[in-house]
Amino acid sequence: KDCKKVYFNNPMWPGEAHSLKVENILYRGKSEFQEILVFESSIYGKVLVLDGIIQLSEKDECAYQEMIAHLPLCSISSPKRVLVVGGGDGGVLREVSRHPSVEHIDICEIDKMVIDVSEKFFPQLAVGFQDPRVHLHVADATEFLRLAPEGKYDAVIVDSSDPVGPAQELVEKPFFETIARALRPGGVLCNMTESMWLHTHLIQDMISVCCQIFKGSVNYAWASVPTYPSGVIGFLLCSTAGPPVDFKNPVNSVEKLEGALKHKRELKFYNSEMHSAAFALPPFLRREVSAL
Ligand code: AAT
Repeated sequence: KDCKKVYFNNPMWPGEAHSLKVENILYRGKSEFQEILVFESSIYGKVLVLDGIIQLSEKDECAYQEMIAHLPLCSISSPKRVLVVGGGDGGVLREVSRHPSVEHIDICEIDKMVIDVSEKFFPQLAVGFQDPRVHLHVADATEFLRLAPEGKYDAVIVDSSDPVGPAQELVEKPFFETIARALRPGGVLCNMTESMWLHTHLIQDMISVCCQIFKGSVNYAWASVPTYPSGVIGFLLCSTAGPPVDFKNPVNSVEKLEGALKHKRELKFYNSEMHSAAFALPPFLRREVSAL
């Protein structure tokens, strides 16, 4: 009975649960912000869980981190200044640092303990922090963006947890307004935007807020990530007024990107075809997000 209460009462996914077999609990801790758990699963490798919600697994993290980083960065030529919001595991930094044009990467993660746990248990993600272009800010991103200089960034990537707990404000209008202010004209935002099967209302709300704020373009893309609820995750891609951005046709080809990366790990999920395909929407979603 208690099990049912815990598993089926998550406000983000009421009435459903996804199970992974736990081979071994590797870490259990509580930070100032959330409960942190790392376990070894039988099929998906090590898994990071915050407040009972899966953040990543070793097997499928490539799909999420590669798409959330390369969808925006391959859509503009020569991105130089990038902000990552959340992403304390380091996986998005690892992907951003594949781009040779990037000169400066700020990351604003609220919870230092996530960074420490990732360094210990997920070195293949935490490696992202070792790039000398990375500048770490341990802070609440809402506060960080309020103070960010106007027009500083070419791209902002919001790799945040779901909007329960510390990430609540990260889906609200004032937060998007501060992002738009921090972007240069024609700068781009890529925001984790939940599941089209489960959160169409949240997606609709975020799209309508972003259409008011981002005067360039607003697009929705998605990818398959088996360990996220319903097995898919969405990305909202927006640009500010300025040089137009055609998100569906990447300007930086992956071939060029990989050429600069021969010593790093190969891309597993992202390429130019996956990029364009990610913007294809099924009719039910297209109807519901008619703004697109
Ligand atoms: N890279 C995939 C993992 C994540 S982690 C999301 C991170 O956002 C967490 O480390 C969390 O501490 C951080 N975070 C939450 N709120 C804030 C905030 N207000 N300011 C800065 N960082 C924050 C994403 C998983 C996506 C899961 C989809 N279901």
